[in-house]
Amino acid sequence: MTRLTADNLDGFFPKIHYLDGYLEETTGLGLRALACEAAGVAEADIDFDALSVAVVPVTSGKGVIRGFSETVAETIRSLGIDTVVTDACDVAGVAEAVSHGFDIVLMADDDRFIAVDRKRGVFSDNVWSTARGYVTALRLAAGGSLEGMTVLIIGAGRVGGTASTMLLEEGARVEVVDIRREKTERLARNVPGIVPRFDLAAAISENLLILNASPGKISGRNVREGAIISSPGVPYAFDGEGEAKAKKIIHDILGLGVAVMVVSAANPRDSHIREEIKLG
Ligand code: 2YJ
Repeated sequence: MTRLTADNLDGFFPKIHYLDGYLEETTGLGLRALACEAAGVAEADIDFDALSVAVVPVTSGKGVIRGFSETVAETIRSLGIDTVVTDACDVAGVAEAVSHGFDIVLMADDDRFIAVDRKRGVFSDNVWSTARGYVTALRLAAGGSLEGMTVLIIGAGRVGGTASTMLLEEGARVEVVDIRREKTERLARNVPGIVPRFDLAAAISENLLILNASPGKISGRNVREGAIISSPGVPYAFDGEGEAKAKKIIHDILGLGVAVMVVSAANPRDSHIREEIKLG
């Protein structure tokens, strides 16, 4: 999974404060409504005013990413939820969050990024939430249903793999391509029903509905006129030609995944742990 950098966050496109309008334009729902739709909860069932969230900076592995915790916190504040970044990092930060009674605690190392609901002991992770958010955005951008439609997933990693099971559940025909052939083959072994593709350019140029979960660039030459592309992949993948040819490109670096994490952790009607599919 791609590790975010301070530069990615500096160039946060679109800026978090524009994200709401941008999602509304492309999917018909703003960030909070879209996150609720993705988490399967009615907005009215969550008391956003009463919730409190703490984001704990984590120094392990490659360390704290400048701007990461604050960007996460700002995203959650934009949902109307009181949110702080703890003063302390790591275990002391978790102790600070729990002792002050915050409802939900977020923390990320280089491998996992989770939102824990303190009282119920459930959590949602960023891979599941990102896949869920971008599958939902694609469905809405495509008119409300993916039943019987072909969707190409670019990237057979953790988000792409998890999205493939969600898209099959939505009744889509799912094609998957990855520049590493063995990753496509592994996903096809793990998720019966997906159609493996091995020629990236051909797969892109033949599909109108795309979920891009890869860190690679996508040449505008290959993008089909009128394509609808839901793109959690970091960094931003498209050139001017691709942007001009696509009907919609839905992309942000962090916001939608974080919003779905928090809303699904806070969903009073769901006490499941929400995490990525495990690949054998
Ligand atoms: O607390 C910090 O500043 C750092 N420990 C954050 C680490 C961020 N982790 C990543 O970038 C992981 N790859 C997971 C991020 C998922 C975003 N889609």
